[in-house]
Amino acid sequence: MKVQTIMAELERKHPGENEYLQAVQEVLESIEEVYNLHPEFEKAKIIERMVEPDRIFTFRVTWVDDRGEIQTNLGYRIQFNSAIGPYKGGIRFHKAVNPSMLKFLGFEQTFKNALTTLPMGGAKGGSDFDPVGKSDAEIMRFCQAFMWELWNNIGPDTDVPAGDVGVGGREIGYMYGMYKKLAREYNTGVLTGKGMTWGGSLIRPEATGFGALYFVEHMLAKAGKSIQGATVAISGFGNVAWGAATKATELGAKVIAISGPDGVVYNPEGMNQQKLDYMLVLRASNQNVVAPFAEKFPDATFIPGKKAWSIKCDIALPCAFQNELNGDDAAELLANGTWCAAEVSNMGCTPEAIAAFQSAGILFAPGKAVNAGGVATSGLEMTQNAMHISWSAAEVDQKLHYIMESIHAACVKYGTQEDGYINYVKGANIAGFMKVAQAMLEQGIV
Ligand code: 2IT
Repeated sequence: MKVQTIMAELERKHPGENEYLQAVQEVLESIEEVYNLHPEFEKAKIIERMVEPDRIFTFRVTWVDDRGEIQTNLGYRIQFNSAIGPYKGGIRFHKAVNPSMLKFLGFEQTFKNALTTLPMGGAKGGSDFDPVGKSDAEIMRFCQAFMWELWNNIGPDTDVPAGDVGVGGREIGYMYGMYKKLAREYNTGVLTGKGMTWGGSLIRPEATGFGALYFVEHMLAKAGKSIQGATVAISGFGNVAWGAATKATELGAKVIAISGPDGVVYNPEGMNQQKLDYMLVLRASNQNVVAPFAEKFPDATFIPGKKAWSIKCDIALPCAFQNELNGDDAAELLANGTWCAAEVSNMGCTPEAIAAFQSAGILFAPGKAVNAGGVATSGLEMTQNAMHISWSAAEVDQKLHYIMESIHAACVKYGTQEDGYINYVKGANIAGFMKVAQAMLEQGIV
């Protein structure tokens, strides 16, 4: 395999799909060496098949807003790869959603899901519906209209959507209600991230952030460091940022920044329960601004137009959106003494930022390893649904711990360089790739 040849061909076929091309390029560069040691992969054209989704559903979603006006959005579901299990991955509602964004997310999901140790293929879906400023009734009508189109293409052993940016427990509830009405079957395991009274798993809401901090703990322990007393800057203030801030605080770190599209909140005293609870209120308000946090808690200061990376910190945790931490941000963090960066958002760092962290020799780990606890706990939700039982919070948390430890071990196994530096990007990509490639090989040319 020659990375340049494959990338040139993909760019020709999918011009301008920048996020998708970026995600593929990173994986191909990581695995090139290992891939070329396996002529059987080359012969079966594993890479050429793996970089294209199995299929894409694109559909129109029409709904009526509170003023009685008719609105039309675009909906998508990308079933990327089903070599190791049914399609699995979140749904994103955001005004910038397009096929490139969902293809990058579906591609990443395939490798991430392989890392979880659970049998799940990769998928992603979403819509350019913008939840900002929408009423609860509008969100419900949109979710219902979205599911009206999607329901026939998903199922507990076919494709299992969940939340992502703009989709949380409320949206999953509305989508599930419509699914059930249309399918005339309960099919509990068709969606994950459900409410606790109707098949949801304890710890699923916390899992992405908690899992990320378990991963960071392992990474730090391996490097002989501790999170106790460390300062942490977090971008975003949604579900993932909330879980990460909660666990970081519990582990003795000080979360000194959270941010939104409007700016950053500098929070020098760190979090407490009241502040963590207020993050959930902010997210549920659908306003997509973080400034009110500093109005409510006078020890915090709002700095408009600035990113979380402008705050001096030990550990940087992007928890919001792809490419939210660029080369300039990385340079600023490094100049301020940051010694660990872990992507909790998918592809949170640009390639320039990753290169800067790695060449500075600081700890860096990619989203598909760090944030895999979210989808892993979705996998645990599916297991409980299939068994018609529910596990205690302690039981789920223990399994999540084990999974994050396994992912960390896989990254170390495949990513340790000759000079001793652990390249977690390489480690995660090779470990995920080997599993999916082997499965594809054994299943023949399909
Ligand atoms: O990016 C992700 O892993 C998610 N949004 C969670 C997907 C899932 O199926 O739980």
